[in-house]
Amino acid sequence: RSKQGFTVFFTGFSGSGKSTIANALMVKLMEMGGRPVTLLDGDIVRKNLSSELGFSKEHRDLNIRRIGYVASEITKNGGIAICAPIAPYGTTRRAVREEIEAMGAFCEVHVATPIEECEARDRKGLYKLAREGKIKEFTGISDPYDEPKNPEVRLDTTNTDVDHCAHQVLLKLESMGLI
Ligand code: GGZ
Repeated sequence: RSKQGFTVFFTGFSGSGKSTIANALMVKLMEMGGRPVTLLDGDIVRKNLSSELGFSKEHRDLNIRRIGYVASEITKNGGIAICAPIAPYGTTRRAVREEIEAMGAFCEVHVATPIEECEARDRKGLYKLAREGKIKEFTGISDPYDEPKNPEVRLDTTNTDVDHCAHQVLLKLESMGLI
């Protein structure tokens, strides 16, 4: 019997390393073969699925519910979905978890790189703009982020490289019996 579908759901600040780890994980899972792997990255979803949405709580929640719906369909059909939005609200993350667990398995990965580290890196210059008030409602600066309480995996990219982080997720998926 072929294995059930599942979703790996990354959450964390802008610049925490979600996309980079998600991409590395996708490559590893694809190399293993077997099931199709779909990456629903934050900026790709924003461009193609949620282009009309902003960053109010209502719009963020709608964005996350759309990602959750697509991931639940992929999971239902036996595939692997990797999601990598900020997903700042705990209630919304829990709703998505429930929706997906009805179809298969769910693995939440908290990329817990501290906001100080994300801001110090400021790879896209967004934190500077947020500090200057040129971007409003910026997560961690002027907008909330609910820390996940019981994620399946917690990572911090401050002192750990991408490949090692992606490997930690693979080990978890293995221990969950998913790969
Ligand atoms: C947070 C923002 C904001 C605000 C633009 N707050 O590093 P990035 O640039 O590429 O990732 C961030 C992305 C966040 O979109 P998500 O869809 O992941 O957010 S959510 O899950 O809350 O719906 C950042 C950019 O968009 N960005 N304005 N105000 N991030």
